Amino acid sequence: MPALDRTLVRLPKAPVRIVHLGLGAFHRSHEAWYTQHAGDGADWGIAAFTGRRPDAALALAAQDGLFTLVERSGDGDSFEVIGSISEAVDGADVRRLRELVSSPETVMVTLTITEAAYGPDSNGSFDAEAAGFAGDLAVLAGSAATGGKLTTPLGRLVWSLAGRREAAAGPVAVVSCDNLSGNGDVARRAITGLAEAWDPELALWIRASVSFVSTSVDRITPRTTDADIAEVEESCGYRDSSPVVAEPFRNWVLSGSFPKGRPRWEDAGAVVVDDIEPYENRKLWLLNGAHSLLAYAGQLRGHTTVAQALEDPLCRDAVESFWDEAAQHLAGGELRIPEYREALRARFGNGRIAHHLSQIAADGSTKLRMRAVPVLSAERSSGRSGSGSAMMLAAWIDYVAGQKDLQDPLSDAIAEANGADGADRTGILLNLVSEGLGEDPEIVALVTRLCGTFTSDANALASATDTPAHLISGRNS
Ligand code: CS2
Repeated sequence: MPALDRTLVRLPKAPVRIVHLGLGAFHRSHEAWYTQHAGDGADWGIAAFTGRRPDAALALAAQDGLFTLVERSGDGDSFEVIGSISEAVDGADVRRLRELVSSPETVMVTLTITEAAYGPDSNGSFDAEAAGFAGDLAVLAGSAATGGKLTTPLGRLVWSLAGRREAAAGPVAVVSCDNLSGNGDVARRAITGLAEAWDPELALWIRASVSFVSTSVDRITPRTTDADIAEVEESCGYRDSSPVVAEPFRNWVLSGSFPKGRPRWEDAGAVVVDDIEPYENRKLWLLNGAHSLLAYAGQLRGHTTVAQALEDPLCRDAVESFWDEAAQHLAGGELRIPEYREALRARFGNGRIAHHLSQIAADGSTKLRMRAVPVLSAERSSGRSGSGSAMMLAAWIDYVAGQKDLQDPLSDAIAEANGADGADRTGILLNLVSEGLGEDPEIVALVTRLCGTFTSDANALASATDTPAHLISGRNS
């Protein structure tokens, strides 16, 4: 059986004009797909760099950057080869990154580096002391000549932007595609903050020459399994080591300027708006918020995937209560919240997509800061308890108690907090999610009361929240 390469498909390699950091499954199911489907997609090649490990780059490079996208609906699968990645590179190859970022042909750098990679203080000011950044700043201050020892994606990018400035290659757009509210501004703060701490003149150049674009991205993309690889081989008649599975739904909303152009992504359905915040909040709260709630509540209840958790009335009702709260703070007729919720029920319920709750559960302290806390604060400012969003925090607090190898940027502090009990423990953990949250005695009491909902009696939800029991049991989603 032949291996997938460009002799099998008519997809010529486009010149690299986009550099991407974070070569993972989501980048391939989303931006790479949109770029291939842009009307002028054949003119736009992506050079995609991995993060910590070289594996994905090595596997993709061996098949010329090509991979199969398996679109998995409730009825069946369809297959498409995506060819927009012209170069797949090990993230440790910082020299190649700098070379490409310094090229006048490159017009943008796109990012899927995870929420946590922007620093633990993602929504606040830049923290040069944050783990990772401090090490990279020491490298930059010392032997910056090769950049070889830089470990964070943003440290590597800042060093590469210095190369662009030196080469006088002109303005460039940085486009964050991570699930953060105001991700363009978060990227701006982190990148200019790092530059400022290393070389204030570079920071000045960045302020003048780099445009930070905000985006809201959406496509559920579970981890690829061996069974997926075998299925592609059987159905397509070639060997592909790196297929990607995704739901049929996709969405991309962008806001900001591209000083040297961009692919016509709108031909593929992307939407360009002036004010991204309502779209961003709708996606972050309703989709990602529900995901996090299901990840913790569902695993506490013994479920493995999103679809399984959604079938559990206790988890489903918790999601609906959270959605009811979040919807109160999503304004704008064009947001079509009832339709959006209905679509989410169907997307989450697609049992053919095995979206593992353990995958979503990672980095909870950062994710909940954006997914639960804004709704909780808005509810409390409106004079309500916020029990629906507090439930997500309570589920996380119960979940982290039982995790030995928790994947979270604050895992050490969480482990330490686990030494405390009851309301004390709740307060410490809430402060890790959002500074000051654990100082509010009412919030601490509410969250502490909700703890145990998914580990004990199923009726606890009714008694612990403001929702009357008959509404909970009678709700039919
Ligand atoms: C998920 C997201 O892992 C997670 O935190 O909530 O990856 C989610 O699947 C995507 O944002 C969907 O667009």
